[in-house]
Amino acid sequence: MSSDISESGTTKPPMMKLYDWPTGPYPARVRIALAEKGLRSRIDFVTVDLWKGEHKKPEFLARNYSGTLPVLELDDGTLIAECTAITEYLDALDGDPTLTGRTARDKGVIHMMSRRVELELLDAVSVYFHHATPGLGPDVEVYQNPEWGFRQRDKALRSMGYFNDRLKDQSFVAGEAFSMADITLIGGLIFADLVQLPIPVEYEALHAWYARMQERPSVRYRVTMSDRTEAPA
Ligand SMILES: N[C@@H](CCC(=O)N[C@@H](CS)C(=O)NCC(=O)O)C(=O)O
Repeated sequence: MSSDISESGTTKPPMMKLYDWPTGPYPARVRIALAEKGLRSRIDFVTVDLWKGEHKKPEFLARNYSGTLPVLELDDGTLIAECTAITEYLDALDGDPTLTGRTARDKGVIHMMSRRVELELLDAVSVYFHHATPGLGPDVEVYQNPEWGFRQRDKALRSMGYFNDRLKDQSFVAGEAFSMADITLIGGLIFADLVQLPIPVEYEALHAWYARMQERPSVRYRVTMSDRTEAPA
């Protein structure tokens, strides 16, 4: 692997490719992590058009068997799919800030909470989108089960109550520090918003936390960060 030396003398990681879709809720998780870690300049963004089903074509499936975005490609050709795995890889490149925890306890709690967001909210909203709405259109959505989709929608809405309760007692999803678990919940709420499942007004703690998250430059500029002329460093 090649790397280069920045003006401050620290070694910068080699260039990587990110196969993604600028407005996608899952790609947002990696875009936010990249910005938080100050790694945006190390990435060549490669757009894969979900609406044209490019992620289900053999060329892309050869990169990710699951046919989903995002995928990170390292300079030695190693392919890392799954947002959690990508975030853990990026976090391991450089210690500051830490998104996946420093201590064994923090790593365990952050992973648990991030997975809980996936299981209860983000992936549930995704199932709702793909099964109970037109999703990505008939060419991509070759099997739909609306009943399953609506059950997952209800599960996702219920989970907002759980996350609201957590955020009454603590500043962030996994405790008192911003982490991967917050990024996963941001991804879930981006997706929920796209499919018109707003946070119920009575979940004040969740609303307040989300308003704070949207002030972070990593969240605010996530869509435009692939345009090098617009995004802040
Ligand atoms: N478990 C995967 C899920 C990724 C995922 O569902 N990505 C969306 C992009 S927003 C996707 O590719 N959807 C297209 C499809 O499922 O057809 C991860 O965490 O990376």
